[in-house]
Amino acid sequence: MIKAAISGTGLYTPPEKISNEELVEAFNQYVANFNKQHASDISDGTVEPLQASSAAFIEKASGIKNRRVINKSGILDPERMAPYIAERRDDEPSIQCDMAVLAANEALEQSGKTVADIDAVIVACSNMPRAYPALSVEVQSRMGIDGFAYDMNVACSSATFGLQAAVNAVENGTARAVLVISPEICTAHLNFRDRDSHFIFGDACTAIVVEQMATASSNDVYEVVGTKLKTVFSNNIRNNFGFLNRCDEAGVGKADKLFVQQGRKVFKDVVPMVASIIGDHLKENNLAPEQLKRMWLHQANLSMNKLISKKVMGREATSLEAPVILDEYANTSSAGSVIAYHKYKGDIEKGDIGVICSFGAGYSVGSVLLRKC
Ligand code: CO8
Repeated sequence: MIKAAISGTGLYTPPEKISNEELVEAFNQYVANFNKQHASDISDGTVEPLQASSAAFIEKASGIKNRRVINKSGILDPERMAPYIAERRDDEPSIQCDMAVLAANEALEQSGKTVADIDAVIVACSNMPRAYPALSVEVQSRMGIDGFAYDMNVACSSATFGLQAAVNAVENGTARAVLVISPEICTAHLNFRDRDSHFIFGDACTAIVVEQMATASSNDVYEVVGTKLKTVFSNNIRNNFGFLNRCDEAGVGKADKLFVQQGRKVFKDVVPMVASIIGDHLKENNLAPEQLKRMWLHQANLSMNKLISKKVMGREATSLEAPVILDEYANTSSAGSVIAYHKYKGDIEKGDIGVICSFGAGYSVGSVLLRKC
């Protein structure tokens, strides 16, 4: 029986960075402008004044200190509050394709493989640049990969769901090796005018090489012990952007065409769901929680990750056991757990067990159990 392994990962980090303080300064300027502009409506009670944001609240509530972004100037302009990302011509590579190629090349280098070894490309992320042709096919073509490619979107769980598809393809023999790539430009779908969520997201791209255990020869090979996925429908994280928007003029300009969430509800619903899925996944593979040496968790909220790791391990996890990248990257959707894995995998011992676990909109949860070879 063919067994699959992860033999390399790559990460593209955008060079521009925004601290909580910079973000809050721009937001509060927007609030001051709005309240001044609507002063008479506010004083006669027909318009609610906007409230200021706070860097201290953001760090305390989420653990986020900075975020990496594709474009800083547009986000920090109180008159705009959205990144500037120029539309590209059809004969130019799309921006997510550029990010994907950079991350994928690093993953290939780490795995000691070339494009000739890859049979499939799965681009798995929260937002695609267009309806078609698929971004994955563009990436495949740019990289010169002979085989097949397709896109997947399961919001924050896209990468783990993509990993299961890649593992299945390798283990059933339909591909020798697969690239799973997650180019996330979360800032393009974030409402920077919304006090409750303006601080949540950042941009990044990850890539993973999945191949047969028998061919994996890099210094950093992790056998895929198993994958477990779960989805439960919820409107608590929602984005109504879509191709039908132009068919109903009444919806134009409504904030629901960007990311919207009930953060408290998400927190309460998702923590127990994730902990029980990881627990069940360990049990199904005859593994005890004490054997879990590392939890590369989705990076949305620090308290959430502390609670999940405590529920799974039965005690507080150390910062090495459940590493955090959220402070520097914020929530990068599906890329988050893979960034944690990319940065904090090298030091675990041969035979150690770790789990990559994503969770987010859908709801969706993806658990990928790994054993260091
Ligand atoms: N500054 C100061 N005060 C604030 C701010 C702010 N910016 N925002 C809110 N407050 C105030 C509130 O008004 C409230 O005041 P009061 O107590 O007087 O009513 C108080 O702070 C507490 O507010 P909350 O209850 O909202 O604060 P929480 O402690 O719950 O923290 C979080 C908010 C950080 C959002 C938290 O609830 C959380 O992280 N929840 C989990 C969210 C999560 O995991 N979401 C996953 C979504 S990601 C995903 O699935 C990907 C989707 C696809 C991405 C697409 C790209 C965009």
